[in-house]
Amino acid sequence: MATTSTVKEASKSDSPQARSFDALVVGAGFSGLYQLLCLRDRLGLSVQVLEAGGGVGGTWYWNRYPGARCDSESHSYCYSFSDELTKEWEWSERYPGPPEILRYLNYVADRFDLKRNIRFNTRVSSAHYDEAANLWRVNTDAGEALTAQFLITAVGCLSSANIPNISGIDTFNGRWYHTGEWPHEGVDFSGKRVGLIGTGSTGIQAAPVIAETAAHLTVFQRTANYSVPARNAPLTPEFKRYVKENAAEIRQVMQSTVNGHPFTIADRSALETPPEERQAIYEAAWEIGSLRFRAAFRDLLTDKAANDTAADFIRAKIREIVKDPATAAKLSDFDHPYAAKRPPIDTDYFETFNRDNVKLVDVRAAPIEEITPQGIRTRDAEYPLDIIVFATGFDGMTGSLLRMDIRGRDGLPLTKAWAAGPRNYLGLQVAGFPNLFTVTGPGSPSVLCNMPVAIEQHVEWITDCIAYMREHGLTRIEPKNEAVDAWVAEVNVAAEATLLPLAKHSWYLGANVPGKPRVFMPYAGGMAHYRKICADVATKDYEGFTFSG
Ligand code: N01
Repeated sequence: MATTSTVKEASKSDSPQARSFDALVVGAGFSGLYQLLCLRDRLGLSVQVLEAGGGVGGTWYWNRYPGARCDSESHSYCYSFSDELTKEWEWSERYPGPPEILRYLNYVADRFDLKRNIRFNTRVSSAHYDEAANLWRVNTDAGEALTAQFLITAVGCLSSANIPNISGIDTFNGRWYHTGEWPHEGVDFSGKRVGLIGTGSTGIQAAPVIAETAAHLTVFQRTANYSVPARNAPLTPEFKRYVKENAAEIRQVMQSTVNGHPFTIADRSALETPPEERQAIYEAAWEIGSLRFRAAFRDLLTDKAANDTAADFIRAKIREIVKDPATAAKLSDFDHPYAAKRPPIDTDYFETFNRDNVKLVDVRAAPIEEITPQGIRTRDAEYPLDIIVFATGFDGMTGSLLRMDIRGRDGLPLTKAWAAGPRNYLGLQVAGFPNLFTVTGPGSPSVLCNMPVAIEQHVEWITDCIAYMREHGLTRIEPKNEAVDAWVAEVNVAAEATLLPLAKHSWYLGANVPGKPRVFMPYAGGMAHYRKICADVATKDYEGFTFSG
């Protein structure tokens, strides 16, 4: 970071009476915790974090569904800003589950004494910009009023549950749950007939675990999804040592790659590789498992014919694993290129359909018509159920921001400013909403990147920007309209250069939420390239932004 790293504790924020802050941060997940630390301890600002959950963790606080596990490898799914922290913490498995991630984030929060500036169980109900005072006026659901010069949303990209509006849900005699709002005490499936709607990353993780204890599991699939084995395992002492001894090199790889993972994308073309050699490469990648499969060839996300070779390989694997040919055919009837939707990784997902107590129902062929008191009725049949699990995803990227009643200059609601889709500069700031920063907002690499890498870059950029303003006596920043126009165009160009927009049902496009504008939201130009763009903007005295004060 360009800013001073002098640790300076703020005194104002320590006062329980204080209602006015330099900065308010919404959310206490990976982003909010690090943003608090940077603003409070590096810049000496008074900061209050407001968090709806009862503890730190953000998305991991809520997503405790059976089988939940991160798909980034644990040694890369953590902060890299502190060498001491990296040395101290040790992950136990290749992919961390929610309990271990929550232990980690609590450790970080305690180690850096962050919790004293976080108010839990506090949801922001509105945030309005007061131009005359140059302040954000924030209200909470508990009726509190707070003000701050800077408002920083650290609400995560996937925190607003998408529960489909299926008629009859209120009449259901059983219990129903959304995976993103999972009861902390867990759900007992034993002896129960369970219906699982959704086969995204979540449904694919949950199905095998639910099937183990439920009397019967019916998986309602609308879109067949690719998946590659995760091959989770405990980390060996050798690997743990490797991580500690090579922390700097691992960080360097993560910061130089397209999507922030600790491995690089192979510099070979699937199409130019002879078929036998290509098959051997895919077989080896399948054995290694993880998102590394996507990195087997450089052209999988840019060339449809190259992508078809991966799709064919996975289709053949599904047919090899799943014994019933009709079920295998439904599971592999893909309507989009591999990895054009977020590519899930799994533990025994396809194998689960060989169990006697599991059935796949194709709800694209025969759509769900209603939920009845007894279960789910599709066009063709009624399925009696005791529990329905909605693994139906999120109102991604914009949902949590738009539900917060954010209003900018002249009372302009963000819902209106973004009526046709999100419009901002660098995914960081919205024209007409001065001093509002959105960590991993739409228009930034965010969900196309290993999240902690994207988060650290955003938080540090925002911190540097605020430090710059204070050094120069500036009190207000917002982007110029022409910079926003150019960035929105750039986001579209970057998406069009890939196969990502070909997944018509993707939440990247907002296609999973009825009425949401179809706009490709994340920046697909790569994290390393994006990092450079942001750094260049800062070097040129924040080109594209206007300051006042
Ligand atoms: O949600 P999704 P998710 N009737 O939107 C279906 C991250 N994540 O929670 O494709 C029937 O991907 C929908 O069908 P369709 C990761 O970034 C990470 O699974 O719209 N079906 C789809 O099958 C991921 O991408 C991890 O046709 C309906 C499913 O529900 C993101 O979270 C783990 C329906 C939703 O899939 C979201 O994943 C989990 C309806 N009315 C999640 N509505 C890891 O780190 C929706 N569907 C491993």
